[in-house]
Amino acid sequence: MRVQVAIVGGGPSGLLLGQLLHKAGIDAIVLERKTREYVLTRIRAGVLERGLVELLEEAGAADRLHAESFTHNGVVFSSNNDHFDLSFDQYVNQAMTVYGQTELTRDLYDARERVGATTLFNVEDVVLNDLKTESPSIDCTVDGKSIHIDCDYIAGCDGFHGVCRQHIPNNKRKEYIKEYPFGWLGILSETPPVHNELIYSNSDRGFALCSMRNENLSRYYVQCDIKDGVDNWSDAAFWDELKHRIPEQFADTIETGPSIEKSIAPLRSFVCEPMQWGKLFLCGDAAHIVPPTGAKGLNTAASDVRYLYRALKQHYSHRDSTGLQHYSQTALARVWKVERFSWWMTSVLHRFPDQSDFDIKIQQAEIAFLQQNEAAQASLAINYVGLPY
Ligand code: RFL
Ligand code: PHB
Repeated sequence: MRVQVAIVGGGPSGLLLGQLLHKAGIDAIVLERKTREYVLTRIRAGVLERGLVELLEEAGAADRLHAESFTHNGVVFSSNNDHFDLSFDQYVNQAMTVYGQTELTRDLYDARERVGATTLFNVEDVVLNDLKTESPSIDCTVDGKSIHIDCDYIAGCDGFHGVCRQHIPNNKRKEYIKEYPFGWLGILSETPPVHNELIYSNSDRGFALCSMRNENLSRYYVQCDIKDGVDNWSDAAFWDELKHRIPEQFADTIETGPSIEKSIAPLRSFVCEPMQWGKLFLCGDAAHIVPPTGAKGLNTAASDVRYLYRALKQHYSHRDSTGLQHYSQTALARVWKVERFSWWMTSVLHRFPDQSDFDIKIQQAEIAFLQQNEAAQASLAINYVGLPY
């Protein structure tokens, strides 16, 4: 088999890249380790930057998003019982879109099916060959059968636990990692959201977040011990803890109900440098992870996809490889700014095990400064809605 671009990973990065390339007349295949059904059970992101929405439009996969999503113009910050609204309107001419990653992924699978683009599932034992030559290739097995794919370029969109990154030699690859000593316990419940905007809450008992997917589907998170397990948390215990961590006004009005999904996610910051090696280009979680405070993971994956898609288009349409040559540098320049923002949001809003009284006072001062200072609010708004590409 021969394609121009072989994409490893059928999560949002790989699917979006594949669909954009297909639209541009560039022949690409997506190789996914799991089944479509499995990928669609992963409950993850829900808050999209405008740049990602525009890419979905360009990919021809935004119709349902436009019909069903919600627009958000601000967030609520709370520190113990005190809270304030931070409205983006005042500072940036850009809103956020609330639409689940699961739905977005489904739309991309459907869009690929409609145009007859190839996605292979149950792909295992992926090995990348000859990355530093003009004729790279992939060997893998699909449903147990060996397959060889010749290509011009390989996009490594296979997430944090993927294999593509490991093909950059150890002495050429530097990985920056920060593990946080806590996780997020999240639930999805078929109840109306407690508020029309997201609530990010710093409390003595730990961080909490109130988010949503639609008018009858809410997503809530509480910071938990990294070693904790979902079996230790009944729904009643979750709701009780959440109510203790958000301002009374919301705790008194929140509608509770059975959880339809419950999971614990670890929090880490991670960057792999470089993001390119020969004919291999890494995109999304394969190259970087942010803690979810600030909702930047999927959005940053989308900015990589945009840079790579534009660079490939420039190469195939105009025989100009400048974008490809600068891909790693360009993508990393944005990635590190997003890493900084996500780290800052995480540092200001969580309880850390070794935190002193002094550290807690500093957190409270950060939040009070944000409440009172327009420059601080503008900085947050600019980062939250998404840095320019
Ligand atoms: P994914 O989604 O991990 O997809 C990678 C795909 O590659 C497949 N794969 C392989 N395929 C073939 N061969 C191999 N050897 C393979 N190894 C792996 C995997 O099966 C998978 O299908 O990476 P991608 O596409 O880069 O997308 C990244 C996003 O999923 C991630 O950044 C976000 O979910 C992060 N995130 C959020 N991002 C936001 O922008 N806004 C949010 O509100 C937000 N909330 C979140 C989040 C992540 C969370 N968790 C669970 C970590 C909330 C949470 C709780
Ligand atoms: C979500 O809705 O899942 C969500 C929202 C905001 C975040 C993280 C996750 O910062």
